[in-house]
Amino acid sequence: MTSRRRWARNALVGALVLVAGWGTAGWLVVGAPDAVAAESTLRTLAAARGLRIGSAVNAVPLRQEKGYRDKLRYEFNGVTPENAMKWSQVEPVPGQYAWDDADAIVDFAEQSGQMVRGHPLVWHSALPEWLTSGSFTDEQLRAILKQHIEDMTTRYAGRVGAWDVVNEAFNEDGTLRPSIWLDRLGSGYIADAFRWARAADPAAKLYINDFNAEWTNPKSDALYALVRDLRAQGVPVDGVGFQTHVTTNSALSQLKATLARFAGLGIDVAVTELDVRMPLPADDTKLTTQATVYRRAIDACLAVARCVSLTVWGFTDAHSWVPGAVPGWGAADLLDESLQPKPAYTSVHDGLAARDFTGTAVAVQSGRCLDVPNSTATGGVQLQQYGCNSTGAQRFVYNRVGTKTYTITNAQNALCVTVANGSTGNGAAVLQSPCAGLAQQKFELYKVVGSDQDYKLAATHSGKCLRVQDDSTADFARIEQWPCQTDPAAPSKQVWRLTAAPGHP
Ligand code: 9MR
Repeated sequence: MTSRRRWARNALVGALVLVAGWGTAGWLVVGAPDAVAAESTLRTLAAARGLRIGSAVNAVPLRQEKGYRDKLRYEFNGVTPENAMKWSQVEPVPGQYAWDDADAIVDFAEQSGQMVRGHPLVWHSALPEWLTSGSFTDEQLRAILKQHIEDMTTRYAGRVGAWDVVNEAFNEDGTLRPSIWLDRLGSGYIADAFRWARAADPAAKLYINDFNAEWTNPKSDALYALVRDLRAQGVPVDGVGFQTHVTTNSALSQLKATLARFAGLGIDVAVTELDVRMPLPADDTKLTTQATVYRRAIDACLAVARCVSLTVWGFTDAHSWVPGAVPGWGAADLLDESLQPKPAYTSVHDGLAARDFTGTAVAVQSGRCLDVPNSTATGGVQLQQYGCNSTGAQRFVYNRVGTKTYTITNAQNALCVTVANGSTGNGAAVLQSPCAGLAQQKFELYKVVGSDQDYKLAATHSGKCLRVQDDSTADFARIEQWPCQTDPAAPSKQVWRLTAAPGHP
């Protein structure tokens, strides 16, 4: 960093520290620029985008392998017990719970700042023998299920952020799957389960979770209709989990549209059990294909605002359910058996790191858009604000060139937003010129607390903020740089609403 740049940075940081002193909660600017090193793992990248990246956790290696624990802790900010909360494991004998594994995972998650997805409360599988072969009346079975849900959710209330309340309720043709629950209690078991869970732990997000619902098919349609109907009846379904156990032959081409479709119901959506298996043995071609499938999954989740988490079903090929369950297939995870990153890891990492976006910049104090005057301009013309009109003159491409740092290029004429002549002076014009990687063409985004999309834009050569001249609210008012302001009486000054910003801290 040059001394001038360091000074500029310090000046800005100083201003921001002052800002932090206002005490007006809605408009505090987040503090100093973060260290580049903080971006190096999946979890730090995901956190910076408001996303949880999780993994299924197996209690055995969690206890026995330091390398496993370390990767889990550093790479993920969410965990799902792969088996430890399944009924057959937690209650092998009626009324006698074996909490050790589940507790160990929840404790680890808590110490590691990870959210736990509890999995699953009601499932047709992994049921204890005493339950499936017992001779209970329907009423007794209903009471047993209620008790189980209450026991699980009460024990982990406040420690489990989300529950897969009902898992795999559907057949491929969209009919409800036969199970002890459907057969004995009728389809009402689903609504009951959600209501019981909500009553016992009002804070946890409650999900219905399934596989093969990631694209348009009868199962996906049936799941959609069920969630819509349950919510219409006031049943507390907060989210839908898409397991996403796929192969290297899967295009995952409809995942994004599916997530968006379900999010349209006003619920959260999540990728809950992602893995991408391949026919063994692995080779470079298959690993490359696998990487593209993982990338599609992360891109799909990032593209849908209500996709709150992406969880992989195990993170290392050393401990994967696949080879045991699908003979001849495997190598499904992000890390190989020695915990080394595979191409899939790199592609998920790259997907989380990619921050380029395209959209308008609205001056919050005026409600008007950053605009290229006479949009055919070939450069040199000072930018202005103008009523937002959805034209190319107001569309800008933000290309990430460093931590929170972007060039801002007009989508129509491909010229870069530039502080004229690299001036550090107050009131220097902000215009457009050919992109040349200059410091006066790079802007750091400082998020304003209280909104996902509001930022100050500080030119990296000067540390000064883009503003509308004289903080005018009129059309045609020009854009200039000005010392970053901390005026508590006018908190929206110099604040730009970036309509497509990807959610920086
Ligand atoms: O990965 C899990 C495996 O170790 C278990 O033997 C199996 C049966 O309990 O469940 C596997 O996890 C499943 C998950 O609970 C529900 N969706 C499908 C997962 C893979 O089969």
